[in-house]
Amino acid sequence: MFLDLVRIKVAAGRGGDGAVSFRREKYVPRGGPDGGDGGRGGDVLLVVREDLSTLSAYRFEKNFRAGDGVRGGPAGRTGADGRDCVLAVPPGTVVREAETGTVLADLVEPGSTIVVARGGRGGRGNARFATPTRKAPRFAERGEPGEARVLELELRLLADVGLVGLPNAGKSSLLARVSAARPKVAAYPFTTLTPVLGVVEMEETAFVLADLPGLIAGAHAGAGLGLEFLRHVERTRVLIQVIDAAATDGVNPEDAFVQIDEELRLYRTELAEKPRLIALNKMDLPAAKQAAPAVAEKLRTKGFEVFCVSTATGEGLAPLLRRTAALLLTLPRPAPLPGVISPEQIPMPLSIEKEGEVWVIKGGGIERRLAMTDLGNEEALRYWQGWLARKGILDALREAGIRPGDTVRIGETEWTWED
Ligand SMILES: Nc1nc2c(ncn2[C@@H]2O[C@H](COP(=O)(O)OP(=O)(O)OP(=O)(O)O)[C@@H](O)[C@H]2O)c(=O)[nH]1
Ligand SMILES: [Mg+2]
Repeated sequence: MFLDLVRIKVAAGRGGDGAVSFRREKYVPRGGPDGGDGGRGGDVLLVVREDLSTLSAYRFEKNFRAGDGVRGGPAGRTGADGRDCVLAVPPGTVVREAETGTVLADLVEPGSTIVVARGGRGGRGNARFATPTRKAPRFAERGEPGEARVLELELRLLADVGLVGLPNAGKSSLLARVSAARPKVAAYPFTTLTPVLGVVEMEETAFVLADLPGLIAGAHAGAGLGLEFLRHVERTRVLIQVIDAAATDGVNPEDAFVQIDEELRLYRTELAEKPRLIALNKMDLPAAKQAAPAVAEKLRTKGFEVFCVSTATGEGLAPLLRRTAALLLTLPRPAPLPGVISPEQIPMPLSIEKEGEVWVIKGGGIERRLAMTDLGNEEALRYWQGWLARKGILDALREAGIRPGDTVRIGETEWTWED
C-alpha cells in the first residue's frame, strides 16, 4: 500500500506541578515559602528530512506523546522540562488539523520545523504566590496540560515534471536512463507502487522528474492506484506522457493516449490542460517504428509536441529533456498552499453560552487555566476566582443574567454559582 495520507494523534507533555514547600532552617521556626516551579511539558515537532520520501513511518504507529514536565521541588528547585517528541516527515508534507481541515503547514524545505502541539507551562510553586498580605501561601499552580490534536499529513511530491502513462509504458525505465535514480523496472504492470524522484542534470539547469505508478482507466474514481497517485501530479508543472508505441501489452498507442488523457481530465480538468509532452517509447522495436509516424502525426494535429524515444537505446531522449527544461523556464513555480496558519493561531475566542440550564464557558485558554488549578485547595480556589474576576468573566456572567444556584461548566468541571 502506498501511503501519502495519514492521520496521527499528537499530544504535548503536561507541565510539571508547582511545589508547595516552606524553608526549613536550623533555629528558624517558620521559613518562607520556597516551592519551585514545575518544568515545561515537551513539544511535539515535525521536522523535514530530505532522505525521506514517504509517510510510511506512520503506517502502524499513530500516537505520539512528548514527555511531561517534572514537578517543582523544595528550596526553589524547578522541575526538569519534558522531552520533545520530534517526528520526521518528507519534503512536500502538508499538515492539516484533521477536525477543521485548517492547513497548519506546507513543509517544503529540508530542515524546516514546526511545533504542532505545544507543551504545557510548568505550574508556579508557592514561592511565587507570596505577597505582603499572603506571606505563606499553601497552594501552588498545577502544570498546564499540553496541547493535543489529530493531524492529517499528506505528502505532495515536489517534482517539476511528472511521468504519466499506462503500466509498462516505460516510465521507470525513462527515469532510470536520465537520472541517477534507480526505480524498479519490470515487465509486469504496477511495478512502481510509490513515486520515485530523480534529478535530471542539464548543462545550464536541472529539474526534478517524478516516476509515478501506472494509471489505468477508472483511476480518477480510484481504480488501480488511482487517486492516491493523481494527487501527486497536481503540483508538477509539466507532464510527460509515456506511450508504448510497440503496443507490447496489446493496447494500441492511440488508445493508450486517449485513456490517460481521459483520466487526467476526469480527475481535474486543469490536469489535462497542464503543459504535456508526449514520448512515444520503445522505438527500438520494429512494431513501434511502424506505428509511430502515424500516431505522432495525429497527436501533433491535436496540438501536442511528440518525441520518439527508446529508453533501451537512449535514442530521442536528449531532445525531449531539452524541450522539457525550456518549457519549465517559461512556467511559474507553484505557489505554496494558501492560507497556512501556525497552530497557535487556531482561533479559539472565549465564549459564554447557555446550554439548557447550564452556563458553558469555553475558549480563550480557560479550560487549560482551570486545569492548572488545584480545586481541592481552598487558597488555590480563591486565586482562581480572582483570576476569573480580573478577566472580566464574572462580570460577563452577571451581565448575561446568571443567578445564584445556576450551574456553570468549564471543560469537565461544573459548579454552582453563588454571588
Ligand atoms: N524494448 C524496449 N523495452 C522497454 C523500453 N522501455 C521500457 N521497456 C520495458 O518495458 C517494461 C516495463 O518498463 P517499466 O519502466 O517498468 O514500465 P513502467 O511504465 O514504469 O510500468 P509501471 O511501473 O508498471 O507503471 C520493462 O520490461 C522494460 O524493460 C524500451 O525503450 N524498449
Ligand atoms: Mg514503473
